[in-house]
Amino acid sequence: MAGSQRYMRYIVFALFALIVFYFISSSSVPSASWPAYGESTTPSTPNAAVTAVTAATPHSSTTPNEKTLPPATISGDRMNATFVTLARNSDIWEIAKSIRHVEDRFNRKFNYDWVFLNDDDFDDEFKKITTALVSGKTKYGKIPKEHWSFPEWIDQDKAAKVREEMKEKKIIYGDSVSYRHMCRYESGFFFRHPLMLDYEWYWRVEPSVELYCDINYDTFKFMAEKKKKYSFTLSLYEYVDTIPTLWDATKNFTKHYPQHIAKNNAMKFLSDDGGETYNHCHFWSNFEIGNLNWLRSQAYIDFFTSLDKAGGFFYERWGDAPVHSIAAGLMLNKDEIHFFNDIAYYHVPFTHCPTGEQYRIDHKCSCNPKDNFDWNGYSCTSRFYEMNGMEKPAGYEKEQ
Ligand SMILES: Nc1nc2c(ncn2[C@@H]2O[C@H](COP(=O)(O)OP(=O)(O)OP(=O)(O)O)[C@@H](O)[C@H]2O)c(=O)[nH]1
Ligand SMILES: *[C@@H]1O[C@H](CO)[C@@H](O)[C@H](O)[C@H]1NC(C)=O
Ligand SMILES: *[C@@H]1O[C@H](CO)[C@@H](O)[C@H](O)[C@H]1NC(C)=O
Ligand SMILES: [Mg+2]
Repeated sequence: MAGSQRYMRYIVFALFALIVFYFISSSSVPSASWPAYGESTTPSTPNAAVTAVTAATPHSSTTPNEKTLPPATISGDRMNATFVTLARNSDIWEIAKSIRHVEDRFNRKFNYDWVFLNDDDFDDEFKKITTALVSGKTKYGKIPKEHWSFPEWIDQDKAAKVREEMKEKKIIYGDSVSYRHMCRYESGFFFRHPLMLDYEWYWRVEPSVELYCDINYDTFKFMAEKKKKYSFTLSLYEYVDTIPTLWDATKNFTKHYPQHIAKNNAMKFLSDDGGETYNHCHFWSNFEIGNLNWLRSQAYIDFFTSLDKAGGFFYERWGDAPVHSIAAGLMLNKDEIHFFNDIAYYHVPFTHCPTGEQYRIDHKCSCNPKDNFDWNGYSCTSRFYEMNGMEKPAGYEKEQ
């Protein structure tokens, strides 16, 4: 008799404890402050996190933390936009680092998609790791052979001879065939890949890049609202030996297609003599946020096709950075090009660290302002400011 009474007591006590525990746990999880999770495309991770929190508070002696957590994602609609990365399977751990930076500083709050492109098939490890790291949807595309090979009008012997010469001259990537395919692909094809046709905006990310400040607003929405088409964080002078005839080819294009040249263009950024010669300034294209429909426009396609016919991707070593920059400089109005001073960025060997201490403090920046390249003599960013009649950021003299 005494035994079954004790059992009864245990059962009643256990039930009571369960009810109390349920009550505490459900009221201590601030579910109302995580509304955006419900709309997220990847609900499994956040839910798991919530379960872990409840499981870790079994003792009623622990006082619940009443602090309201910030929402996991920023509310509002998203733009028709994606990140895009061209990479090899062997780039996996370097792109993993880049993704982590982009997610931590920006995309965990926005959950944009990420398109990966490769001239080969992506392997399972690449897909598994990148899918785990990206908060939005990931998509993997193979580049069609026609977009990653020599066009039929290219003289293979001539191209091979150039590679030999460039090797002797120790020009970086001078003897590389794949680097040339890469530059041509980024110049003329990535925006036409079937996976990219679903989007209007892109943000290009390369392996081993870093972001040093929080980005708390939607950069794609900014581009759309301010009517921007192309953007940059770093600009510099191109290595002349890689593009000796690029400007001649550009002038041949402008002669054939004067209708594609914008009235209020950024020629002043590209040339110091009204277009006679190129000053070699370009926006560094390993970072880009831009409009895909502009790249798919007749004007841009005519420009790329004209350059491609001239053969400089193979007979020289034209980079996609000067190609995109010249296109933007001539075929966009200059106010359609945006300098993202607030995006702190690193791609070896240059850093863009925003000028102005208050901005850096407010956005949890971790870059050393002394590393900022903008006001260095080898940067073209001062020219961009001058062309647009913009005041340089306050305090720039002290940070160079
Ligand atoms: N699939 C594929 N991607 C490539 C190939 N070569 C380069 N890439 C990618 O193209 C982009 C530019 O190549 P990088 O090697 O970074 O060229 P870079 O930025 O001029 O030079 P680094 O200073 O070495 O970074 C990166 O996103 C690379 O992952 C290739 O042969 N195949
Ligand atoms: C996104 O943009 C692409 C290219 O302009 C377009 O084809 C597609 O319909 C758009 N998607 C949505 C959801 O608006
Ligand atoms: C000049 O441009 C035209 C039109 O794009 C092109 O057909 C031609 O091949 C170009 N010539 C040279 C030398 O690049
Ligand atoms: Mg790179």
